Order: sequence, then structure tokens, then C-alpha cells
Amino acid sequence: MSLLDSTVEKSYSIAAEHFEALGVDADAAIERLLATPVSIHCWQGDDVGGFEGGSQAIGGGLAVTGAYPGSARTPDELRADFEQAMRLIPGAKRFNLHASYAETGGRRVERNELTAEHFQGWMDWAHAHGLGLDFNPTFFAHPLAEDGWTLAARDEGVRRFWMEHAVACRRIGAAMGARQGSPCVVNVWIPDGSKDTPIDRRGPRERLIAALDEIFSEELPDEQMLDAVECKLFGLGSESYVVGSHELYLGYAATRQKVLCLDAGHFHPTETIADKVSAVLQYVPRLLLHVSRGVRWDSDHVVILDDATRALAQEVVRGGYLDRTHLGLDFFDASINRVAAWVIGARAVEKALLEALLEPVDRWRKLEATDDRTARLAELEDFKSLPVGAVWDAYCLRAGAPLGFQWMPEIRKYEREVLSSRT
Ligand code: RNT
Ligand code: ZN
Repeated sequence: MSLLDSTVEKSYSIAAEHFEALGVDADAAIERLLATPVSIHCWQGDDVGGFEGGSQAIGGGLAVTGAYPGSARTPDELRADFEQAMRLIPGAKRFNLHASYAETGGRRVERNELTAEHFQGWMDWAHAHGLGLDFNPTFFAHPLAEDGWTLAARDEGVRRFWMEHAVACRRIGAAMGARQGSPCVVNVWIPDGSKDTPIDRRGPRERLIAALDEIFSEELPDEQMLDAVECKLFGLGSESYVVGSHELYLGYAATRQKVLCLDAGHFHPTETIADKVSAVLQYVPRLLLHVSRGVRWDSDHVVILDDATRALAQEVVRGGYLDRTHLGLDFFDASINRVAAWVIGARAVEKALLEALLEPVDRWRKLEATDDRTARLAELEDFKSLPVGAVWDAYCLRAGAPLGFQWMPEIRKYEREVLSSRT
């Protein structure tokens, strides 16, 4: 044990006493966190590029800004980058893929013809690293999505193509789930909407619902895959109307008992998703969270340990909803080292969860039940300066991940040795 490790253990045992005095078992919090997977998105590694080749713009209202060198250009590079990130992120991880990351051996395979075979490389790799996979059909960066319409398109042929794509993706997700022994969450997000005020808001929504019903009509076992739907308030180019709004998908997920995806960047600029957790879970079976950080618009900045992220973790933990929540990340920043972006975002989410797991909620619940609002507020404030950091360090140590920002030299080394040679 190094000197630093023994300092961490000493600080931890003092911190654990602090929490114990409040009735909280810090060891149990660490154990719980070690067993809670965070699904990390592939698309931070290559600016949502995917590997279909061609010069297709991302589109769909998604914008990645920045020109930091070293973006992954091939599946092998992306896997290597994520392996580097993984070593620096403590705890259980999953990997979240998009259909546009298929490996087709240089052949053009249309999206409606994708099969599990095109993800064999990803599945083998995930298996070798003990990673579960999650999946997303890709309804953007494609000639048939150029005008921003997919599942709700007026054109029957376009709609049909995207429905076939979604059906193919559900089967791929099921194959992933069967292989890994845990359900693959297959998340549907479509860009459909309009820049200016439409006359017909109803038609596209009816078309979307009909399309989803048909897509989901093939029964696939829950143990293999779970369907999720992701709403959005507005996007670039869909400022005035988004077909798949919050109300639409909340109603849809509630009536069809699907997983509801809440993306932290998909609501009004001052609206956070923490308060929605206990509301929507009254009606939908499970939640998928896209933890993100919107700055002014849905800008998908790297997640940090801010109030919104903390409040989200608190709601999931305080409500006892960890078992019904799939935690995912969704951001893309091309202006900083992409591997570091993964590490910063994932560590921030884990830290927020740890903080939430260390809260003396039983004690606070009692104060609340006796209407002692004064003590509740006082203790909530005091909690903010308890030694969570010491528990975090112990957690990193147990997970075999670097302490503090000791991971930065690793990033620099990887940048020097690997990323800098990519042009
Ligand atoms: C877009 C959604 C969606 C995407 C990914 C790439 O606004 O947030 O989740 O970010 O599918
Ligand atoms: Zn999202």
C-alpha cells in the first residue's frame, strides 16, 4: 500500500465515522455504487460521426463544435480510446452504441438491412471487457433524413424505410441482450419537427404513434431488450415544433409501458429533470436518463458535478428508483480531449450518485414527517460540507481507478502516443 493509499484509507475511516453518526453506512454506499452501471455513449469519441463513410452531415439538429485533434476514425480506434477512458473511470460501465457505428467491412449496408452480424465486433469486444451494450437506431446523418423527417414523414416510403430501420435495431438490441445476459436498452430519438410554425401539428404526431406501434408490435423478450423513447422540446431547425414532445412520449410510454428517456438538455433552459423522476415513474415502468448539460440550448456540454446533476442523482436515490433507472450519458464536446471528456462526465455522474447514496435520508424523512422544516434545512445545508471527497477517494481506490486528477497524466500520455498521430 502506497503512502497515498494509506492516507486515503485513514481519511476514509474518519469520514465513515461522520456518516455513521448520521446513520449512514459509507461501505454500503460504496458497494452500491460499484454495482450501479453507467451507460457511456460511444459518440463522444468521434463527434457523433459513426463509420458509414461518405460525407453525410450529422443533421437532425445535432451540432458538434470544436476541432480538438484525435477524433476516432475507425471502430478499432474508438474501442482503444474507450478502453483508455475506462481505466480512468471507476465502477461498472456499459457502452451505448448507435446504429451508424456498424461494422460492414467496407460494404454499404442500408440501415434497414443492418443485422446483429454487423455488430459482432462490438459484441465480442464488449464481452471481453465485461461491458453491457445499449443501442440506438440512427435517424439522422442519412440522405433520407436530410429534410429532418423520419418516422413522422409525410412520404410513406420514407416512413417505411425508417420503420424497417427501427425493427432491425430492435432485433440487434435483442441479440446483444441475449449475448450479454442483461437487457439492451434500445432508445428511439427522432429529429422530426419544423423550423417555423406548422399548421398541422396533429398529423405528424398521429403518424409517429402509428409507426411506433407497428415497430414495437414484434414481441421481443424484456430480458433481451427494452424499448425507450426520448423527447425533445426543440432542436436546431426544429425550433417551432418537435413531433416527439415530452407530452407525446410520456403518454406513449405510459399507455404502452415503455421506458421513458429524459435527456437533461431537452427541456426549457431553466427546467431540470430531477423533479420529473418521481412524477413519471408513477406511470412508466422504467426510466432512461441521458445525463447531459445544456448551456442555453441543448448544447450537450460535458456533464459536471453541478446542481442539476446532483439533484437528479438525489431524486433517483431518495425515491428508491435506482433499480428502475438506466443511467446514460449524452454529450459531445470536440473542443477538448475527447477521452478526457468521457472521464470527466462519467466521474461527475458517479460522484453525484455517491453523494446521494451518502445522504442520511431516513433521518431527514423523520424530520419532514414531524414538520421540523427548520432542522431539515439546517441539516441539508450542513451535509454540503461533509467529507464526501474522502469516501470518493476510497471508492476510486477500491475500483482500481486513479484518485483525484491523477488520471490527467494518463490522458496526456495517450494523447502524445496515440491521438496526436491521427490527422
Ligand atoms: C438528440 C438526443 C439523442 C442524441 C444521440 C446521439 O438530441 O439527445 O439522444 O444525442 O442519440
Ligand atoms: Zn439524448
